[in-house]
Amino acid sequence: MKILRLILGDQLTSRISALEDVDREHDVVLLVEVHAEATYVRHHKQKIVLVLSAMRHFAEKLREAGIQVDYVRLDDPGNTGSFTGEVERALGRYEVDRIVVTEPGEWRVQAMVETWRDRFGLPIEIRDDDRFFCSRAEFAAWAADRKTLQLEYFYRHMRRKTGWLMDGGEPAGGQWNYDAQNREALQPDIDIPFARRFTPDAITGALLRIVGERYSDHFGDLESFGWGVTRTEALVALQDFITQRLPMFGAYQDAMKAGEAVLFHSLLSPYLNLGLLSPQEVCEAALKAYAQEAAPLSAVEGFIRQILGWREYLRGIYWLKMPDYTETNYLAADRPLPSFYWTAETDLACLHETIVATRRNAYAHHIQRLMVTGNFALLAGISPAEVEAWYLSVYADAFEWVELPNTHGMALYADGGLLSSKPYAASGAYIDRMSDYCQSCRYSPQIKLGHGACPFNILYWRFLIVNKQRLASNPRMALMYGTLQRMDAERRLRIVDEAEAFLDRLDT
Ligand code: FAD
Ligand code: DLZ
Ligand code: SF4
Repeated sequence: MKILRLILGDQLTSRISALEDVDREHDVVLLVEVHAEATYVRHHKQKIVLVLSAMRHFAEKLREAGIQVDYVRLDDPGNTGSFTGEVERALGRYEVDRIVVTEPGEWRVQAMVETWRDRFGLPIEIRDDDRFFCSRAEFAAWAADRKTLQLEYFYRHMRRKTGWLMDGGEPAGGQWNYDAQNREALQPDIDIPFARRFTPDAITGALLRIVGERYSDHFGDLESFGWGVTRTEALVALQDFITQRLPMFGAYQDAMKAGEAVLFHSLLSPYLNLGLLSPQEVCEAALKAYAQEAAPLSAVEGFIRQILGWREYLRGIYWLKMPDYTETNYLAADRPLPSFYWTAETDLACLHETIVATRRNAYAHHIQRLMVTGNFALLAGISPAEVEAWYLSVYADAFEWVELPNTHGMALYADGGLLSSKPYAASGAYIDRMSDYCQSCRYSPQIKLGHGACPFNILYWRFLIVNKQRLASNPRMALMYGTLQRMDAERRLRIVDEAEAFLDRLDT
């Protein structure tokens, strides 16, 4: 029996289920670099280099382990540019009895793989991706018959399942969630450690050249590339986070600072999403730091919640709701994406800062994504499909299974509240409280209307006004709608006029 085992670019671990019973004598492991994956959205240049370099390094490791690897490079003659085309070509090179693949992360690719049985007339075995704590089937069972699918209940379920941060049946420290202690603004005198970066080796160097030439019109800088591309480097990045930033992760999770892209965040999402690190080992490293009293409970719980909670939960939602999930547009948002999302040419300092950092690093931390670029898109009523394509393009960690629910559900409320009980809409006051961006902005968060008023302020109230029918009955919006109710009618008209004039000026 000879098996063709396809490993996708985000399945780069020797523990992937598709390799479980690999027969070194007979089987062939196929990895393919294909143009279609770099362009189904025009990925940030750094993401393309990262994925392809990680694939090339991983293939070397497999070869060293005695596994037969067939590796197709982007510029190999005859490369058809698609997964289907490359599997078809490989079937011309080898006579195999079946194809084995671990379930793809994205619905788009899964649908493609499912056509192969008929197309190639061969059995295709699609195995569970057991890198997650919660399988698709387990999540569906958890979600069945529930009135509400909110994270908190799922997170508690996962804490009980793993036993992590539990004292018997109770949460360690008496609380499930230390979020209230995780919202501090940055103190000016706090030292921010440098996050570990990695110097490109020859493999990455070659890809920097290829991608720089081939995908020169894609968003993003290449000069600043500093991602690790091997498991060894990813483990170094993990230790760097655990020792240097985890202790402060909790307190400053929501903080933002001009010129500081990382603060106390882990920078681990690309490694987790590509398979270079497992969520299990990342969480265990944080739990070990807690056990050794090297990091406080609020930081460790906050970090574990992101991975054991949010990451698993949003993947569950994605597979539960796809492919229809993208169809909803609860707030009927239809404005085109402003061009400054690509150029960073905007005088709103918070947006400028976040987009420049995104271009330079293929990274922005969660609050920049949610409360700056996401919040603006929500308030301005930008079309969910356009916003989703942007988020899927610009981040090194972007894969649809995690990007889509974060964008469509969490940031844009386009699903009508499936995963958050109210929209994450905020005025300039929030950004001012959590960052120093406003200090260098030509607008002021204190000015609510008229000359110099922060656009987030005007757009916030317009958002409440135009979405009143859809949102006013939500009890969690009662306070805001109460304030709006008390506002005099003339002021409300002025808000809408000024907001519409601002939106009309947006260059798309
Ligand atoms: P940290 O802040 O250090 O968090 C630790 C880890 O927890 C992350 O590495 C990540 O694996 C996980 N995590 C944290 N928050 C989330 C979350 N909301 N959803 C899922 N996992 C989470 N994350 C992606 O991995 N890929 C995406 O394409 C992506 N798109 C996003 C789009 C929007 C609009 C928003 C609001 C968030 C998005 N996120 C995405 C979630 C989150 O912003 C990133 O995971 C995080 O910023 C990655 O940086 P970090 O590794 O330093 O994370
Ligand atoms: C993101 C990406 C890119 C840019 N290129 C490749 C590639 O050439 N070959 C490959 O196997 N995977 C690539 N990927 C990752 C895939 O897009 C990812 O595996 C699918 O989205 C399935 O989740
Ligand atoms: Fe952003 Fe408004 Fe602050 Fe300017 S004043 S940085 S637009 S929140």
